Amino acid sequence: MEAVASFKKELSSPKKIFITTHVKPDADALGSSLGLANYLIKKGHEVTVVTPTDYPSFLTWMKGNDSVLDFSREDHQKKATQALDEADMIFCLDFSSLKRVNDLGEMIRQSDAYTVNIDHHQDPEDFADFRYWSTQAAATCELIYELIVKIGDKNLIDKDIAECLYAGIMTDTGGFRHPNTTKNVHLVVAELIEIGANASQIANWIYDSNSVNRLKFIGFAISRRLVVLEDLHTAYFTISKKDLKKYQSRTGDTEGLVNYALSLDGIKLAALFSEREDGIKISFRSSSDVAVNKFAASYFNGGGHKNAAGGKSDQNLKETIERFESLVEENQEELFAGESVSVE
Ligand SMILES: [Mn+2]
Repeated sequence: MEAVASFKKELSSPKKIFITTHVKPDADALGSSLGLANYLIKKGHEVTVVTPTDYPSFLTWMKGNDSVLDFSREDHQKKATQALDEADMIFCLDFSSLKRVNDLGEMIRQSDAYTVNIDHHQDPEDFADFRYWSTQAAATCELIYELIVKIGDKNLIDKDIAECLYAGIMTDTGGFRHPNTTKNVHLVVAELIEIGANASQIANWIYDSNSVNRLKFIGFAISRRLVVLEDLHTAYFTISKKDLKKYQSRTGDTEGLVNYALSLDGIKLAALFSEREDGIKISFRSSSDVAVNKFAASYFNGGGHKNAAGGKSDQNLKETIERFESLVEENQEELFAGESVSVE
């Protein structure tokens, strides 16, 4: 592959490298960033990882976490900007549009640095000099692993790097349960475990780190904020600002909540509407044949993967829900066409 060869050549002499990922990084975003960063540092490069916002505390075990700069923090901005200005190379990981990194997006667009986009989301924007992209990949971490192997540096993947990459693959496949859990996913994680990734420890760090508040919040959401539209094979949560405040919600606390709605028997489409400072944030999940990313892109200014997507709305919570319900009803034939469910 010629593109990989020229990319490899870019890395053949020490470079100043800037790595960033999408807002509110998840395990794949942070794991791919720190997995790649640790590898590039081993190769002799100077690396700065900058996230556009903060991220959940259950990810802070990853090696290199302590050096990550959060661009939304005033005390980190100057250092992050300087790193971007001085960068020879910029890596954009786990996102396909520069809109996904807030103010950093325009700065990256203006930069003359060699820009690399490694990602598995739909419809990538054309902003990179080198793009390593596949929607067939379950996680960006899977692509990072593949790329390092293609470069011929598999021997540089150590336990710390393997654990960063394992975390992203584990969470982006929903703990190896989503339809993107392919044979290749299992082959890659088998290699990562062989290298030293501790699978049960990582699952423990990520999934078993609830605070009492968070567990009570989930209980509250399920008992009071879940709406099931059985006839439409749809279930959703609505979480207001007040709810979030009452349970002292922290970054990451609503993560995974939407999956409880999808776990219901007969439910093919699930959503979580949560009221934030800048509007209603929406997470969509769907069963294998329902393309929720198209729905998110058409009606809620969003996108993502076929079975896991995001969106937003500038209307209030009530208006957003009403619109959502009528859109599902109007589009039910198309939405559920691939599923063996009855649609009148
Ligand atoms: Mn991802």
